[in-house]
Amino acid sequence: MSKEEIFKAAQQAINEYNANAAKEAAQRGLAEGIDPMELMSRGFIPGISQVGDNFAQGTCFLPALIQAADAMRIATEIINAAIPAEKQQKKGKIVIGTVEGDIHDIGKTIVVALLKANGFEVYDLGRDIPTEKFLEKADDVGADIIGTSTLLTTTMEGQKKLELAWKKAGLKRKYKTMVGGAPVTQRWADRIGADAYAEDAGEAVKKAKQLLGLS
Ligand code: B1M
Repeated sequence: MSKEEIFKAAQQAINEYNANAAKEAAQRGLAEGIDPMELMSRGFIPGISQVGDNFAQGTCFLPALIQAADAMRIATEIINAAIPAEKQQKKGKIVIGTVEGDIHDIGKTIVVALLKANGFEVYDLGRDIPTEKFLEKADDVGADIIGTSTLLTTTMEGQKKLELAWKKAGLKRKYKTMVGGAPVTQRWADRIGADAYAEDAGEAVKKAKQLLGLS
């Protein structure tokens, strides 16, 4: 099977909500030596994006979206496990999670895997996380960066709430903040006063390094 055929098989597996085929495509791609992030970005992500578009256009419904997400989760687990770990000293501590009211976590999990692979110590709080939890955990571990992810336009406010929490407490900011997720933009980050915005997992690593003065 060629590289392009594997990407196509990955995309098709998600489009057909087929967890077994997704698992097979992920394993096959890695066995063929394809870079895990390339397999994700050229195979699986276009697949789940297509399902999202179908959902928005009313040609696929929630049960199918859930099945596609499950197939995506299985592929993501296999791919994340294959991202080679960085053996250098830890670069910095990042507390990360999906904001309150939002249970989307596939993209955030990819970001976590790539940050870890690049030597960051990452505390993944999971999904549907209230602002206070981010702040508590960051205090607990002495984080350098708090990262928030959101996929719903209605929950983007959760990212703003975090920035406002600092102002309200009258505290000088102790941590840098990074925001991401499909509806998030640089403009939104600027508007709410976040320190960085990243479009994808690779950029999240780049921005985290910049925030800590490592590049
Ligand atoms: Co939902 N969903 N969903 N969904 N879902 C979207 C987001 C939607 C755009 C679909 C659509 O209508 N086209 C739409 C939102 C519309 C809007 O807000 N304007 C939507 C909706 C409406 C809903 C429900 C309300 C549906 C319903 O119940 N009627 C519901 C909401 C539940 C809730 O959260 N309260 C819902 C539920 C679900 C599932 C549970 C079925 C499932 C999620 C499963 C899971 O995550 N465990 C799901 C899925 C899978 C999607 C789509 C199809 C795919 C999301 C995804 O995984 N993308 C999505 C459509 C779409 O995005 N095209 C959709 C792949 C992933 C790799 O990309 O998450 O963007 P992404 O992450 C990227 C970057 O954004 C970035 O890096 C990642 C890797 O490159 N990034 C960061 C992400 N976080 C970052 C953090 C950073 C930096 C970068 O720094 C901290």
